[in-house]
Order: sequence, then C-alpha cells, then structure tokens
Amino acid sequence: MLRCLIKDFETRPSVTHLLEHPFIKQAHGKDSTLRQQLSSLIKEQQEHGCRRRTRHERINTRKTLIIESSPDDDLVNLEALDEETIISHLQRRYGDLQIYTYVGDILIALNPFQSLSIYTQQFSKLYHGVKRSENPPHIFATADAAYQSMVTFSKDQCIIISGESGAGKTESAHLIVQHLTFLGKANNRTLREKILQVNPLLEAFGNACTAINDNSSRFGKYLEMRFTPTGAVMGAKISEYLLEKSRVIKQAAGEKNFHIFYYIYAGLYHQEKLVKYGLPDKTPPRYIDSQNGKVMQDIVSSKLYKEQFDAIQDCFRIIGFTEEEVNSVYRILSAILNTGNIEFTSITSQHQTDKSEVPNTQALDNSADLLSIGSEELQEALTSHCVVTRGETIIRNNTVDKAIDVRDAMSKALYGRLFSWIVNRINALLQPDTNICAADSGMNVGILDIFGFENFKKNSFEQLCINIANEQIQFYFNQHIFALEQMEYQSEGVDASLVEYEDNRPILDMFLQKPMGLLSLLDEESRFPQATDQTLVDKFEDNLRCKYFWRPKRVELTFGIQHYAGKVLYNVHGFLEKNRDTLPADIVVVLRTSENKLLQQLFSSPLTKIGGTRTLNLTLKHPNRTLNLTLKHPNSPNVDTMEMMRHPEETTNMRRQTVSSYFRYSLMDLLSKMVVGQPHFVRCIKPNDDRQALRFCKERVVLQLRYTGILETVNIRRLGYSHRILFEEFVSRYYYLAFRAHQMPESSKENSKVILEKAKLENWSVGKTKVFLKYYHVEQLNLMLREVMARVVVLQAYTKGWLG
Ligand code: AOV
Ligand code: MG
Repeated sequence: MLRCLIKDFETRPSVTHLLEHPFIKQAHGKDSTLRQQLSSLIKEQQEHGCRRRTRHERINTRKTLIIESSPDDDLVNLEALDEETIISHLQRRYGDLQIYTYVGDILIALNPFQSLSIYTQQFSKLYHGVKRSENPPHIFATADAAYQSMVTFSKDQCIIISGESGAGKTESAHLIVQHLTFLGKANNRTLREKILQVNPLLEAFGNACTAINDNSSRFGKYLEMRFTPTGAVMGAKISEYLLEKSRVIKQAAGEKNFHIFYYIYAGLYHQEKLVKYGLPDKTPPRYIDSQNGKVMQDIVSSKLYKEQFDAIQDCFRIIGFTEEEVNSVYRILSAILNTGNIEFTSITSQHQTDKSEVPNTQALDNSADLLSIGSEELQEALTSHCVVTRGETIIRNNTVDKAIDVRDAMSKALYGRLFSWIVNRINALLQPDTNICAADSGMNVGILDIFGFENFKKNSFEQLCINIANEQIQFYFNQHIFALEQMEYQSEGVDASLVEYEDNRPILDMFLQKPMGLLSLLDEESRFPQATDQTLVDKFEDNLRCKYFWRPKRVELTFGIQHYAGKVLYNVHGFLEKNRDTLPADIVVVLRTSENKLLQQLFSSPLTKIGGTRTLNLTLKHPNRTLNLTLKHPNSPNVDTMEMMRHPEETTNMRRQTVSSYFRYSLMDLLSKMVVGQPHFVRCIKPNDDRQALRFCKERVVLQLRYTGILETVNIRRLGYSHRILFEEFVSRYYYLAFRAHQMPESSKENSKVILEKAKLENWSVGKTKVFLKYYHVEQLNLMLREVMARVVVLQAYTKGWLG
C-alpha cells in the first residue's frame, strides 16, 4: 500500500528533484500514475512560476505528493558513516521537507520552521500499529511505538525529547500527545478534549518569549498519559520542574514575561474590565513593560493576544475549572502586576533610620484588594519584619532596597504557587478512575519536555539550572544508549564491537557531588549572610579544580563551564539571592489572612522540617554493578513547601531549603519517574538560528550532531544490540510464536533460540542469561506476536461459539 507524505505544492520552491527519488523512478503499474502526476505538477510550476498563490488558488491547486518510505530513512542504513555523509544526507532530506530521520529506534527531528501538513488525522491513521519501516519517519511513529509496546507488554513507556532551545521539543511533545489521544481512543470524547487543552494552558503560564524562542518553555514538564488495560486513554498527570519564577519580576532585554500576563491584559482590555482588576489602561505595569511603553500598544492592537485570552478561557472551561477559580486566578495575576507597581521612598527620622514607606498607595490598595487582605497589613509586611531574639519579638524596619526585594519575592511566590496549584488542579481534574486503571498499572506513557540548553550573551542562575538539567538528560541518554549496553556485552560474553562516546559524567559530578560540587558550594555560601558575589566566585575557583571550570581573567564575577553542548560564561550576580529565594514570614502571615479561598490554599501548606536525607536508588542496574545513580537529597519533596515559611519561633532546628537543593531533588524525582519506563528518544535539532524555513546551516547542525553523540549512536545502533532481554522474560513474552498456547516452555537459552529461529530472525545473539536483539527485531517480534494473539482470540471466540 502506498504511504504518503503530503506536501503543499505551493510551499515548495521546486519539486523537480523529486523525480529522481528512487521510489518515483521505480514506479510501475498503478504507481506510475504518480510519476505522471508529479510531471504535471512540475509543468504547472514551470508555467505559473513559484509565486505565492491566493488562498482560493491554493485550495484549488493543492496537490498531494506520494512517497514511499525508503532505506534512506534510517542513518544506520547508510553505506559510509562519516560525519560529512550523515550531514549531507540530512541536508538533502531537509531540502525535501523530510524533517524526520531515524537512527535505529531513535528519531531525529529537524525543526522545519514552517507548518507542515503531515499531522492530520489521515497521518494519524497511517501511523497506527504498523511496522516502522512501512512509512517515512515521523513523530507519530515514535508515539505509536511507545503505545504499542505499552499495550503489548503492559509496561510503562517514556518518551524523552531533547534538544537546545528552539529546536522543537515542545512542538514534538504536542504532536505526541495528539497522536496518543488518537491511538488511545476513549469513548469519552470529553476526556480527549481535556487532555488536548493541557499543553496550551500550561504554556500560557509557563512559556515566554526569549531571545531564542518566542514560545520558550520556562519550566520542565513530564506529562504521563494513563491508559486502561485495553489501551483507551483514561487520564493524565503532570509533574512540573523548576519554573523560572524570576521572569515574573524582571526580563532580559528583548524578552518578555510569561505569556499569560499579556493575554489577560489584552482580554480584559477588550472586555473593558481593566478597572475591575485594578489595571491601568494607559501605562503598562512595570513587570510587563520591559520595552518602555511599547508593550501597551502591542497588547491593545494585538489580535493574537486577545484570541489567546479567549483560547485560555476555553482551556480552563473544557478542563473543568470553575468560574470562581478562573476569576481567582485572574485576580492573583492582576494582584501580581499591581504589586510590581508599588514604590517605596526612604524616610529618616531621629530614632529610626532608613525606614521605607509607600508614598502613593494606589497600587498597594489594588493589590491588597485583589488579594482580599488588608492594605495596611500588606504595607507593614513589606516595609518591616519581625525578629525573635531571646524569646522577644522585635520589629525592624526594611530599607527601600529591602522592601523592593520583599515585594518582588512576594510576586514570585504568588506566581510560583499559583502555577503549582494550576498543575495540581489539572491533575485532579484529569485523574483516572483508579477502579479501572491503577496508578502503577504499567499502562502509562510519559513525555518529557524540558527547557533546552541555553547560551545567551548574559547567563545567570536560571541558565545554570537549565543547563545542568540538560546535562542530566544527556547523561541518561548516554547511559541507555552506550554504557548499559556495552557493559552487558562484556558480562554476558557477547561479541560486539565497542563504541567510544563522550561521557559527560565528570561534568555532572562537578555540579552535583557533595560536599564539593558547585551546587553544594553555592548552598554553603548562601548560608553566610555576609557572602557576596565575589566571595562566591572565589569559592568556586578555589574548590572546583577541573578542566570543565575556569575563571576568565578579564571578566569580573564570571565563571565558565565547558558543558557537553558547549562553553557557557555565567555571571554570578544575583546567584546567592536567587538561590536563597527568601520569602519573609511576615508576608506569608499576611497572605494567610486572605478571604480568597484560592489564596488561602496557596499559603496554607504545613511546614516541613528539613534535616536528614532521603536516598533513592535508581533502577539503572547491571548484574555486576549498580550504576552510581544513588542520590541523596534533603527530604523536602513537596512543591507546596518549596518556599519555606520562616516563623521566627520556628527557625531553630530548621535548615532553609534553597532553590539548588530543591532543584537537585527535582532532578532526582524526574529520573526516578523516567527509569521505570522503557525509553524512546527524540533528538530535536535546530537547523539555523534565524528561525528560517528551509535554511540548513551545516555548521550548526554538525555541532548539535557532535555534542549529542549522533555519529556514535549510529555506530552503536548498527553494530550493537539495543535490546537485551532475560531468557525468562523473552520466553514468557514470545513463546506463542513457537509453542502452543497451552504449553508453558521452560525459560531456557535453548527455548529462546527456538523462538528466534521460528521467527526467522537473523543477526541476533544470546549471552549467558539474555537474548541480545537489534532494534528492528523487537518490532518484528511484537508484530508477529500481535498477529498470533489476534488469531488465538478469534479461534477462541469460534470455539466458544461467540462468532457463530
Ligand atoms: P523548544 O521547546 O525546543 O524550545 P519549540 O517546540 O518551542 O522549541 O519550537 C520552536 C518553534 O519552532 C515553534 O514555535 C515553531 O514555530 C517551530 N517548530 C518546531 N517544531 C515544529 C514542527 N514540527 N512544525 C512546525 N513548526 C515547528 V525551549 O522550550 O526554548 O528549549 O526552552
Ligand atoms: Mg519548549
């Protein structure tokens, strides 16, 4: 059957070269009409030129071009395996708008920077339970592989999408969710619709325009889709990681705040509701005015923001948020914008020095009103703080600078907690019925979409965390693709060529080791009240003596890191404060007095005592050696307790939790989720930095292929055995292929061989305890198994008389 790759004729500058495509060349019989169709398309193009057509013309002339999958689709099939061959191959494919290419079971996705018509229902149908090689590579095929594997073996799956900022991870994650909802057809249409609204809603709150990507993810997201034992979608659960809260109060030049602020401003402006939310209609609030007033024009004139606001309203409604909840969300967002507009002046009197006050209380009053708290109490909490010494409570004044810090800390806390609340609420609304689907049923597909590697002109603490997270994902990839596989060849006595790869473990150790890793040093320094940016960077320099760290001579307060993906210079300015992420107890106390139910919830979390450690042994195990992924972390797993509340009387015996210790915990939590599932990797590549369609910048692509280890991956996929299955598991999985259904053959090497021979597979190997398979074997076995199972079910139905 022909499989098609549909392309809009009008978007193609030229299709002449496609006549050279091997499939088109070989077309015969019925398929030769394809060649004719293509020739007429080209003729048409030559006659009409490549001008942009009108919408009407486009609809009338829309043609489809049909291309069969080819051996070219997988880099493993290339004859020569040098960098140049791989790159020209990818370049040619990209020119043909074939953005996807396989490396065995791994998918490479080149960002097309234009919308393609290959994600329709028609394509979803194509990529449904068929062999990968039957269709051209596609993100849907990866989703299908995960889904089929889950259904066949009731085993959790995990799709890990990686790539640098702007490479296409988030788009890929959407497409995977779209295809999984198609595959897991629930009778419950509403549920499917709800799941499809999750990403747009979260992106409104967690994504923002950066210098690299207009829709850059500023948080990490692990979305688990849950299915019934028969494979119908049942619900979803999101885990969020490390939202970049600092963006709420300040954005780098040319960047913006989180999308939602612009959406609500535009939406409320058009609904003439700005007054209700205390938002000024002429001058934009400081937090969203990084472009000196221009933003107001944008907001008012942008149809897009207004449409997005309407879309977000729909998302909330479809997912099941109540009107009251949504209204509370808008109130809190507006309160944050008003909070940012509170200004302070310094007053000095004889007795009190450096006291601050709020000269114009308009913004303060608005904020207090929206948060349903007293305006005076709020002012008090911003301009002073309580300290307890020897059992006595003393009130101290805040300087103007301190008051500004407290104000901004409050805004960040409000936004951070609101975001976590939205995630928790979505989880509650999309929770599957545990009677049908147990949480640990093995019927989950997790999709990881984090913030990609970043290297700006100026990089701060946020970039450090983002890049460490990417470092960790790269490590995970290496472990799976190289380390585990090769260790097993050796211990099982299987003859396979070893492939060398760049191990980024030393870099990761430099960050995460205790007590001398960079994050520990940062934590230690954060505990000293007298610490400064200078003392911090000196401490790094004194203690981090390895080739991945250096201190540039002429740039002050800066250090450099040689990451797996390149060199990055970090400026330590603000590291300590960002890491401490202090939220004064006085603010928490006043926010707790709110009459707003949602706000009460956000700040009602109980205090968690920190101290002691929890250890998690990740299951990346090998018979001879457990991979050293044992991580210890302060036992503070609750997002709601992320920002510690420090009531003066409760500060004793408690170590404050810092962002970096929470981050360390988050990484571990994420890994622990990922390792339970069978991984599927999608490597997104950014073909150019100008976001131009069809521009393939060789140097940029080569760099990404190098640091992601694609060349080595091609090698190991060609030479190695990506699937190693214990005889016991192999026989119990596949005995249907060689034995009768009622026979229960012994789980032995011999029986494993019988099955492999009966299945007519070649190039496999057997070790001491395991069967060693190439990536394509598993797919073949699973397909055969599904066919046999289907026959068995039909047979049983006949024998039982169900089918007459
Ligand atoms: P990212 O998630 O990898 O960056 P995105 O998924 O946001 O990158 O992609 C960036 C932009 O590239 C999108 O907004 C689209 O315009 C375009 N794009 C990506 N993939 C496709 C596709 N398959 N089809 C059409 N356009 C695409 V970041 O979150 O910044 O790390 O942090
Ligand atoms: Mg993203």
